[in-house]
Amino acid sequence: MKTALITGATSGIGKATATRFAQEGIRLILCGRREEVLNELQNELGKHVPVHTLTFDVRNNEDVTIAIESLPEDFNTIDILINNAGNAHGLDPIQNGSIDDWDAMLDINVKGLLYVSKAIIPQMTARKRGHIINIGSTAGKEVYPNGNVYCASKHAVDAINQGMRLDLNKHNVRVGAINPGMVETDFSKVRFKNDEDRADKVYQGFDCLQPEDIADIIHFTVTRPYHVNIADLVVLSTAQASSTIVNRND
Ligand code: NDP
Ligand code: 8X3
Repeated sequence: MKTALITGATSGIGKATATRFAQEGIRLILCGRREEVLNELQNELGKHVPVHTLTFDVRNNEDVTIAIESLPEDFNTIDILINNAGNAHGLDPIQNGSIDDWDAMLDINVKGLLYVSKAIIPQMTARKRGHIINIGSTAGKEVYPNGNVYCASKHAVDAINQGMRLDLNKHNVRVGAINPGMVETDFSKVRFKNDEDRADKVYQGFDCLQPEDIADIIHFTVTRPYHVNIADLVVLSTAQASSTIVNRND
């Protein structure tokens, strides 16, 4: 049985991926800051596969390292790392942007991803086996108005994904990115600081991606034969042509 560690497993794409992996018999290490949600998921998904939870903030490198070093023996061989934790904070023109929002996006989406990867990559290179999936975004492929620092954080994920693939190539570790367009999750609630009306409008008037659609693609990606690496994939709903061009029916 393979073991996957998923960051940001308490919500959205991470939670849907955890659920799908449990259904498909992949042992789970679920990570997030919300311990209660992790416990609920452990109870539910633990009916299908062994589940271990780790509560940490990806911004704190020491906590990340200690948490991953604490894994019990039957969970400490990680075959699959899903670097998913992340969010946008704010959607403001650069001149009005909040330093706290900028820090959050760069610290979580970029540095947090690096901290978790740093704690896990050495065991993959030692075994000459492993699969890292970095959750990027269309925001890592193009920049849209007011997206400035979020787009920068996801462009960094795009560069880190390429860099990891180059450096881990001789160690036989698979590295790839999945870059979704708009997916209906808590993402916009976080971006708009719990303004639910504003968040809901983002996903109205078109048939947008659901987190299960991305989980399905992540599951497909990790179940290819080992010589096949899905290196970089952009996934849009049919109604979305780019970050700003969406065929809404309202
Ligand atoms: P959600 O808000 O639903 O989920 C975000 C997850 O990240 C939560 O599980 C949250 O867990 C975790 N997280 C956030 N901050 C931290 C932190 N400091 N430390 C640890 N975990 C953290 O959003 P999505 O599922 O949509 O987002 C998942 C990924 O997908 C992100 O990287 C996002 O950028 C990306 N993405 C999303 C798109 C969308 O339209 N929804 C499109 C393209 C990419 P907790 O709060 O428990 O810590
Ligand atoms: C999330 C998609 O378009 O809100 O990365 O930036 S978008």
